[in-house]
Parts: sequence; structure tokens; C-alpha cells
Amino acid sequence: MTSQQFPTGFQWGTATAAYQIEGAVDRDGRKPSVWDTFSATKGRTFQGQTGAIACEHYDRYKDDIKLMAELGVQTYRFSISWCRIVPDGRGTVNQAGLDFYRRLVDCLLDYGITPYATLFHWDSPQALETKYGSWRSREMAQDFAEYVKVVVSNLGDRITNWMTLNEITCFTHMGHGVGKTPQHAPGTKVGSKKEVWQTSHHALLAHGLACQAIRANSPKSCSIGLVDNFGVTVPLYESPEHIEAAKKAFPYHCGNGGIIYPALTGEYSSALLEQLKNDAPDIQEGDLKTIHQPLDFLGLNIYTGTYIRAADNWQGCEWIDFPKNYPALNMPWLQIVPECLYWGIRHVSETLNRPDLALFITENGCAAQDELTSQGEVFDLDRILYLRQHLQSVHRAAIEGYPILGYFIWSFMDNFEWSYGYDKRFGITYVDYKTQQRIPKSSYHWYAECIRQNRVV
Ligand code: GCO
Repeated sequence: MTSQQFPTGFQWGTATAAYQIEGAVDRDGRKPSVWDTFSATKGRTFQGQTGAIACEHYDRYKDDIKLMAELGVQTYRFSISWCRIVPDGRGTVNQAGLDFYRRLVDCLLDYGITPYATLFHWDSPQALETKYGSWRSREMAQDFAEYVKVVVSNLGDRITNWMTLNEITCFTHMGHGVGKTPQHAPGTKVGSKKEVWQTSHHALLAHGLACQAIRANSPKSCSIGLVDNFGVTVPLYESPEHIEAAKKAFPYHCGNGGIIYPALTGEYSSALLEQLKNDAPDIQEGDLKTIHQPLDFLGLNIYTGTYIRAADNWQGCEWIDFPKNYPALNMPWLQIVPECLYWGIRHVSETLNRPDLALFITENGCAAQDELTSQGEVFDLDRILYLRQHLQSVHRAAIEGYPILGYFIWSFMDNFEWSYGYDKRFGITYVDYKTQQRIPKSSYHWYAECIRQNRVV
């Protein structure tokens, strides 16, 4: 095996999400999501941009999938929009919505690309936000499970890799604020931290009920995962004491102790509960058992990390702030910490004590200042630098024997970056939003070569 060679069978993929690429928001029976409402609200997104048109993927999916096939990916992670399938959130099923995803998946399968479907990527039906405050209510968990049952019953003959939810904190903690305007939809102010934590608890319940719905309704054997953007604590120096410190810090990261712990261990971390005290969510009898469903894999959305060193304080560790000019890419939080992928993988296996759990990097990538040359090309050498270093970190975990089975670049093409609108470009394919032309960037060609050689080039 040459250097940086991945094990045979390593799966190379790419990822997108419905509201970020599809457009066609009022087509074929789809009804508004909370992101339609949020992005149409003055001041919530960059220049008031919305996903109404996005990349017109709803109409252009055949050409996009052809471009994915030319890239050489074996897998493609996309999300299914609840608002296309059950437009009112509950009740009537929209056949045209199911038909769209059936066409999309059949096109993938025709090219030999394996579909990985995320059942929820933040676009909650507005009807349920209006009816009962969406994730602020326990009802949302049951309605989500009913929607999942519809999808899996109808598409489970074609899709056998399911991810329940994408990044719970981003549509709960970032979508509900105490005394400040949230950055994400639904953009609701609530009265206490406890109410915010109750929204993520309801999302965890939804995850558990969805796992049960998939297993009960899939016409074929399938694999089920959760996708999370947990906070990766990275040892400042790779010595036993600082590695131990990074492991001690891990459960204190709120998204870790409050999301990944209940899902993978059946308990909120004691470190978090100590911090939250009366702000902890109300947990009903049986909730944790419902949440702690067996999983076939975990999806890790990791872009950066936090450096930790050992300290003789009560926690035995301390966070190290980045120096002023620390290298970052084109997002305020995108400091370059390539070891974050290696340590993220290790934390699941060791800190969470789940060496049994298959892992995928379901998102990794960066926004960059992509500019078209006069020849109509994009030499995104900064993105290649970022991706090469991060893939080397994945490679290290793979050859050390950790169960990392694949990698999905975020993202296949430039798209609607939530409150940043189209101002931030994460794609390995450039999208000219005036013409909807797709232009493969240098990173696309570089990634194609990695896939061809099954190694980091
Ligand atoms: C996320 C979302 C993606 C983002 C990407 C860049 O992880 O926040 O899953 O939808 O676009 O991560 O921020």
C-alpha cells in the first residue's frame, strides 16, 4: 500500500441538503418550511437571500448526478424534505414529493452511486411550527416518526442507508434563543435555557422513534445512523497527559454531553447535568431508553477542533484560545485543525467507549474565496490544502484500525449557506447563480484523483 493509501472498500462520497440546493420551493405540492419563513424575514440572512431558487437542483438533478458520476464518488449523501412528502407536517402524503426522490435515487443507482438519505436537515414544516412550535413540543417527535414511516415504506426498496437527523443543536439550540435573536430557523425567542434544552431533548426522542419506524417499515435490511457535529477536543501535545485532558474535556462540550452521550450511551453526561442543574430538560420515564437506539453507524460532521491541555484545576484540563492570526478559511469558525478528524474518530471509539460503531465523516470541507479566472476556472488551492490535510488525518485513523468507513465532502456544489446565503461557497463545484452553470473547481479534479487512486494525492 503506497503512502496515504486507504484500505480497499473505503467509500468516497459527497454531500448536500435539500433546502440548500433544490429550489422549487412551491412546486408539486411542497409547502413552506421554517427556513422559507426565516430566510424571508427581514434581516435574518445575508442580503435577504433565500433557498427559493438555490441551485435549481429539483430540475437539474440529472445533470448534477452525471457530474457526480464523472467525479467518481461511490456514495452521495442528500436530504429528503419533510415539506415535500407530508407538506402539512402530518396527515396527507404528497405523492409528487415521493416521486421526485424516487427519480433522484433511481438516477443515482443507474450510475452505481449508493444513496445515503438524511431524513431531516433542518427544514421543519412551517405548519407544525405554527401549530405547536415544532421542536418545542413533544408532538414533533411523533409526527417526525410518522413522516419517516411514509418515506421508508415508499423508498426503502431503493434506499438502505438512512440518517435520522442532521446536527441536532443547529435546529434546536441555534434556532431558539434566550434574550437574543437566534441565527437559525425557526428563530424563536424562548424564556429560559431549560426550554432550549427541551427542544433538543424532543429531537433526541424523534431520533429514537425514527430508528424504530425505519426498522419496522423498511422492506429491506438497512443501516441507520445519526449525524452529529459534536465538539472535538484535540490534545495540544500528543502526550499521555494531554490526551487524557482532551478526553476529560470532551463531555463538557455542551453539544457532546447533551446530544451524542444520550444517543450513544443512554445518559446525558454527568458533566453536562452538573453544568445545567435546573436548566436540564425534563426527562420522562422511558425517554432515555427510546433515545438510546442501536445504531449501525455514526455520521461525524467535523470541520475544526479545540485545543486542550492538562491543567491542575478541578476539571484537569483547559481550553486554549487560538492566537489572533491563526489560519482559518472563509467562515468565522473555520480555524484549520486537521487533527480534529483523527481525534473526533478516537473520541467515539474511546471516550464514548464505542469501538464497535462504524463511522463516516459525513461532512468536512471549507468555504473559500473562490474566484473565476478570465478562462472561467477556479483554482481553489486553499480548499485543496484544507482537504488534503484533513483527509490525511482520516487516513491516520484508518490505518490505525479505527472503523472509519468513508468520507463525504461538504459540499458537492456551492449552495445556500443558511444565514450566510450564497456569500459563502463550500462546493468543489462552482455554481454561477446567474446562469446556474456548474464549473468543477480544481478541488473537484483533485478529489477525483484521490478517489481514482484511493489515497490522498
Ligand atoms: C452544517 C450543515 C451544512 C452546512 C455546512 C457548512 O454542518 O452546518 O450540515 O448544511 O452548510 O456544515 O456550514
